[in-house]
Amino acid sequence: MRLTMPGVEHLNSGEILLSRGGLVVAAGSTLVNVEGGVITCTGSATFSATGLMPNGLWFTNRGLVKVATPDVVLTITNPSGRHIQNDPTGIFRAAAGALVINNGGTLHNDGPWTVEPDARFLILQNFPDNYDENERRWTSGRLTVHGPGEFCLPLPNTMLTLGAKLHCISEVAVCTQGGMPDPFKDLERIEETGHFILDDMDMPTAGDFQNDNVLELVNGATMTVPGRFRQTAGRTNLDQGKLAADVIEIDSGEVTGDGEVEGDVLNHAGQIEPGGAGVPGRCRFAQGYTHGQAARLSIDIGGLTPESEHDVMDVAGDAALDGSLELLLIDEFEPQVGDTFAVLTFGARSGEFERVSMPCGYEFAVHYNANDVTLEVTGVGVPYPGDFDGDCDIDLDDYRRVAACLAGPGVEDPPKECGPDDFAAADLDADRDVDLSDVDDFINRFTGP
Ligand SMILES: [Ca+2]
Ligand SMILES: [Ca+2]
Ligand SMILES: [Ca+2]
Repeated sequence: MRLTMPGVEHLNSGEILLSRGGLVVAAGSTLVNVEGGVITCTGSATFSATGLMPNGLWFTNRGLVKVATPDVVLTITNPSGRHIQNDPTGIFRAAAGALVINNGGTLHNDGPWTVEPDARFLILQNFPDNYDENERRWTSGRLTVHGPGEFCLPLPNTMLTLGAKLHCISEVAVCTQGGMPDPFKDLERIEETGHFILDDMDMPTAGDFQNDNVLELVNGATMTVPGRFRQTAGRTNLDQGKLAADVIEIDSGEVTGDGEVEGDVLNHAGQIEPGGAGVPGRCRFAQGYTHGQAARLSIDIGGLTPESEHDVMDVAGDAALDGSLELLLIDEFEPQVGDTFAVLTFGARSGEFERVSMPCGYEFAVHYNANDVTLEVTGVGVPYPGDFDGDCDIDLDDYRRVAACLAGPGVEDPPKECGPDDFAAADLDADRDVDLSDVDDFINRFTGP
């Protein structure tokens, strides 16, 4: 079937079904606007623009263009000088078969592309025009690739950085067109809006790698960086995944999940969250680990069993400690005096945590043993100075109780609106009065609600 479109064509609703050998030719100054309908391809077909219309937009998608049948190829040919525009609401979906953009013009993509298992998505010739070759980044839109399909971007010999969401599951086939042996080999940076998920597949990078937002290595995925991995912000989530690099520098952000990090780690000001926040788990550091002055280790404690009930961090090599250790109780666990938790193991150690923050009402001793740090509960029901109402904060509600007890220097009897227990509690510097120096002390402790 050959359908020739001589003018501006809009598909506002309904469906164009392209079966075997279908060919839609957009002649002359034709513009195809998929405004809301569905173009479904059940037999190999081609959308093709002919005629000369320099700089003309010829295909706009705000609806759904999909290929859903194995062995079917839908080709959208885009002559030089023509533009394909996929708006934010436009979806290109390869559920089976192949979706091919044979692109001689430009392709601007702001919407999602999805490639299901065994389907193929190929952009031949030019890269989308919101891939900036000079800045080397893909700026918007979202691409989800479910393997073992094929995703092929004929990248020029430049590095790729990502400002969009790219989800790669399982084995994305090697792309041979355009001379790129591996479509992700040259990914060098995840920008502040980027989100890259590597799921059940391995990815070596060509050189150094930088994460500014979200990197997820999940279900046995491994990213191998032959150089320096640096995280400036955001999160690296290792959910049964592995990050390997010569050096790993965490400037900021979080490293979370149950995974493995191989390489020397310099944690300058990042937060380590084994298992994730509020979830018990174990993370492994296969070599050395330096916990810098501004670094934080966050340990969830929800029971006595390591990994399944409380967080554990294992360092196979040397652990150089400084910075903070934060203890948080989860799952309504109420530890008892004498309970112990080995939360950090190491081959050798230097230094100690500079700051340890304990859950409200509890006191822990931190034991630095030969090969681990073990926490021991030494107090429960421990008062939290300044927290008069016992809600584990020091806020304006507490301040009202201090203010009612303010009687001035040297006055050892409480004013009549202030009970003796409150008076004793408000005497934060323990010199038997409640005066401005106690208020100063209170303000220094203020946490807010
Ligand atoms: Ca945790
Ligand atoms: Ca309070
Ligand atoms: Ca006092």
